Amino acid sequence: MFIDYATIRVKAGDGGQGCVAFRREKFVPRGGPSGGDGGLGGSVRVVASGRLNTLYHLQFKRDFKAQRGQHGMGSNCSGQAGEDVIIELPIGAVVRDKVTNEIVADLIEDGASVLLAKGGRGGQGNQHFATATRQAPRFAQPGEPGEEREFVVELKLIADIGLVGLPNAGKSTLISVISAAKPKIADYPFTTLVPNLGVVSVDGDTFVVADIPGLIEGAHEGHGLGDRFLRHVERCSALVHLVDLSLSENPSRDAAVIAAELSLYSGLLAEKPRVICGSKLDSVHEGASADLRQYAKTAGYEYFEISAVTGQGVTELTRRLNSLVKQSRQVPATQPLPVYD
Ligand SMILES: Nc1nc2c(ncn2[C@@H]2O[C@H](COP(=O)(O)OP(=O)(O)OP(=O)(O)O)[C@@H](O)[C@H]2O)c(=O)[nH]1
Ligand SMILES: [Mg+2]
Repeated sequence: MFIDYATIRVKAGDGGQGCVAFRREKFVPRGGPSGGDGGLGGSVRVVASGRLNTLYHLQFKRDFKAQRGQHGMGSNCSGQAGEDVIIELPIGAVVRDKVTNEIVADLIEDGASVLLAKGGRGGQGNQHFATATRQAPRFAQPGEPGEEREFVVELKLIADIGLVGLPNAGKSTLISVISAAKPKIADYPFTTLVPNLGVVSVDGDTFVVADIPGLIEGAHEGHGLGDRFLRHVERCSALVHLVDLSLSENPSRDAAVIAAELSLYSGLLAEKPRVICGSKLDSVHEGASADLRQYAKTAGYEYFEISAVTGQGVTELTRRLNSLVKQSRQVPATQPLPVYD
C-alpha cells in the first residue's frame, strides 16, 4: 500500500538521576560524598533509507520512545546512557513539527539523519556538591526530562518531471511509452490511484518522471481524489500538463481547470516551469489543436503535441524535458539545505 502521510509521537529518554552516596571504608572515616551521575537519556532520530518506498510502516507504529539514562550509583559510578531510537524513512520524506509546522527534516539523500528529540541530561551525583562548608551534601540533581514532540511525516517523491492533468488525459499511457513503468491504463477516470515513477533515457541522459492520479475541478476541496498527490510533484523541475485533444473543440477549458487547481494548491507549483502538451493527437477533435496552442501561447507556456499510441511527437517532448531538467540541475538550490543537528 502506498502511504505518504503519517503522524508520529516521539519521546526521548529522561536523564538518569544523580545519586546520593557516601564513601564508607573501614580505614577511611567520613570518606565524603561518592554519588555518581545519571546517564544521558536516549535520543530519537530519523534516517533516510533507500530500502523504503512508502510510510506504510508508520501505520502500525506511531509511538517511538527512547530508553532513559540509568541512575547514578555509589562509588562515583555514572549511569549508562539510554539507547537511541532510529526511525527509518524513505528518501523524500519531510518531517514537520505538528504544532509549529516547522520543517525539521527533509531527507533527500540516502543515509541522511536528523535528530527529532534529544535525550535528557543525567543529573549530577552528590559528589559534585561538596564544598568546604558543606562536606556531606545529602542531595543530588534529578535527570532532565527527554524531549517529547509530535511530528507530521510526508513523503514527497523525488522526480524531475511531474505529469498532471484531468483523469483520462493519457498520463499513464505516456509514462508507459517513455519509460519502463507499467502502470494500469484504462478508459475510465481515476485509473491511477497512487503515483508511479518511471526513468526516461534520452540521448544518454536519464531523468525521473512521476505520473500522479488525475485532478478534477474542486480537487482542492477534496473532489475526486483531492489534490494531495500534488505533493509528489512539488520537487519536480518542471510539470507537463497533458490535455486530451480528442474530446472537444475547446480543450483550453479543460486546461484552465487544472491550471486553477495548481494555483490553488500552491503558488510555488503554479510558478514551476510548465509545458502544455496536447495528447491523443491520433484522434484529435477538429479545432482542438489550434485552441490549445492558442491557450498555451496566451499563458506563456511552451506547447507540444503527442500521440502516445503512434509515438508522434513523443521524442520531441522527451528531448525538451531532458533539457529543462538539465537546466534546473545546473542552478544551485536557492534554499539552504537543512542543518543536520
Ligand atoms: N487514441 C489514443 N488514446 C490514448 C492515447 N493515450 C492514452 N489513450 C487512452 O486514453 C485512456 C486513458 O489513458 P490513461 O493513460 O489511463 O489516462 P490517465 O491520464 O493516466 O488517467 P487517470 O489515471 O485516470 O488520471 C486509455 O483508454 C488510453 O488507451 C493516445 O495517444 N491516443
Ligand atoms: Mg493514470
